[in-house]
Amino acid sequence: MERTLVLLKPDALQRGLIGRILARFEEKGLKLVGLKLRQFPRATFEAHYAVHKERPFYPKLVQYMTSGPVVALVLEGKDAIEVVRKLVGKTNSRQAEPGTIRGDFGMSFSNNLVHASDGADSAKLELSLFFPNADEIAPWTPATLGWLYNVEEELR
Ligand code: FUP
Repeated sequence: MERTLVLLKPDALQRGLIGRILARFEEKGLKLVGLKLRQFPRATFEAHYAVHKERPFYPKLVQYMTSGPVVALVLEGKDAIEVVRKLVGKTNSRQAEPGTIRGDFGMSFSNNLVHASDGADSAKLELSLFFPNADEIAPWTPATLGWLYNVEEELR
């Protein structure tokens, strides 16, 4: 099983979409093991978006992400990183496919509702930034696990 970090951005909160976006992940079968609503410090986003530091959009991006509270999620599942990226859709919401979160709920490139880790290394780093303490993660066993996955093929 793999874990990934998802951020529901200030536009998702302001637009009242937190419940509907969270439902997409739950319905898919991803397991929620971490959840917090918080206005994170600037330093957290500077570290989170460090790869974009030299890009022209970086200052506005950090300013935007610190403009209000963000919901941070830890989702777990088989190939969770790739599965979540596909559910989220392309970065520019206007180009994101219908059926994806950005494709269904958004019209903007920068205000694109959701962040999701894009690989194993970034997931590890981002999880440590937004959920630094082990007790912020709540492992549990879904009663439906044996129906969600093929026990023989996928859970052994
Ligand atoms: P994504 O992985 O889809 O979240 O997108 P990126 O990591 O490439 O970019 C991070 C965020 O910066 C995006 F969510 C939106 C914003 N961005 C811009 O505002 N302008 C750009 O040209 C590129 C990205």
